[in-house]
Amino acid sequence: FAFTQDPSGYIAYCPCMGRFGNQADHFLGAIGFAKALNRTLLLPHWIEYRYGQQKSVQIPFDTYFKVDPLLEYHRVELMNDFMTKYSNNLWPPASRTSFCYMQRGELEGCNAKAGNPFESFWDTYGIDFSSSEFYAPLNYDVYHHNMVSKWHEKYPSSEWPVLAFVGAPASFPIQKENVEIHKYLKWSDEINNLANSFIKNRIKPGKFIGIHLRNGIDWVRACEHITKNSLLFSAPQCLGYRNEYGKATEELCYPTFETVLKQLKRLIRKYGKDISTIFVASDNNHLISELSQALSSFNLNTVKYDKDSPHVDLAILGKADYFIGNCISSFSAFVKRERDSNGLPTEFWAFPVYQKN
Ligand code: GFB
Repeated sequence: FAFTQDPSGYIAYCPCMGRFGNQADHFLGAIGFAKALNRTLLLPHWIEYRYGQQKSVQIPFDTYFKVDPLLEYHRVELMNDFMTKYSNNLWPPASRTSFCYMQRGELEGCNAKAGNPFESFWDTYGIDFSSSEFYAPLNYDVYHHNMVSKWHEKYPSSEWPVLAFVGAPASFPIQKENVEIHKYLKWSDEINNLANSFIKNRIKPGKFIGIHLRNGIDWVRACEHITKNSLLFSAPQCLGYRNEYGKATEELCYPTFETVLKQLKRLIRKYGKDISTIFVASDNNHLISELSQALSSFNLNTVKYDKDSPHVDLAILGKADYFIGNCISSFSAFVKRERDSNGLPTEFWAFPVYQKN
């Protein structure tokens, strides 16, 4: 695919909020936004945080995902490639404006590079901004209120070849209309191969259930904020965008071991001898020995990936025959969307609220 400069313009943004699951929600929104505006989306590095390091680490977009399948949906280009090829004539330093809804921080303007990960992200490409633009009252919901023509009117590509956003031009959690775009997001060969070789070597012949146990201290604290009417984080994926499928409970966010066990056993009984292995992904405690012991009456293996690799965990969960995820977690939401696009089943811990037998 040969790129030529896009006369319809470009969109750049920093995935400056949250960790991988949040950034993935934002990415799908951003590509939906770019398509609606008919501008090429510049694929940003993913932002990661390493324990003990003050500054974020930037990982090239294509380390984790293929670029080509995205092109079936809309024009995209790696941010780095764009900067090398076109930035000097199309977007010279003196014309680099950062876009934000309204003033950020104490100082006037967007302060696009104030703080972590903002500074490290734009530094990855050697970008400094010379001015700021507040785009309020426009917004990212390009599916309503004639928003696309408003963006075109205010920011024609002839005058504004690059719209560079301080944060993602997208909502969190992901807007309903953008969920299906996930089908164009395909793991890189590297991630795919790691997941496939794990499955080949560690999953006994038969089917396997993948489960996501989100139980780190940050999560436990977040779950304390659950109230009946809140749609915390990715809750709309099971409760619906207007709570039409139920209300959040603490169990939905942080299920007890009893709930996990009960639900797993129900699934194992449903599929009987077909199930050979339980694959556990977790940010903290995989509960491997507890689960193995509690499930000892079934002839099963309970395994986890040997390294802490969120992306390989996600890819394996995406390939499992059955998946039980956490409705509130955007990490689980990634898996649910990928599986939906492949017609694979997903259920969530403590959802729907089961009646006691
Ligand atoms: O992905 P993420 O935005 O999902 O952030 P949530 C959670 C991070 O924790 C992941 C790690 O990006 C991983 O680095 N993690 C979670 C895991 N589950 C697993 C797992 O099964 N395996 C591995 N290897 N790593 C939200 C945050 O997390 O939690 C919010 O994004 C906020 O910003 C909130 O901090 C408390 O939606 O689950």
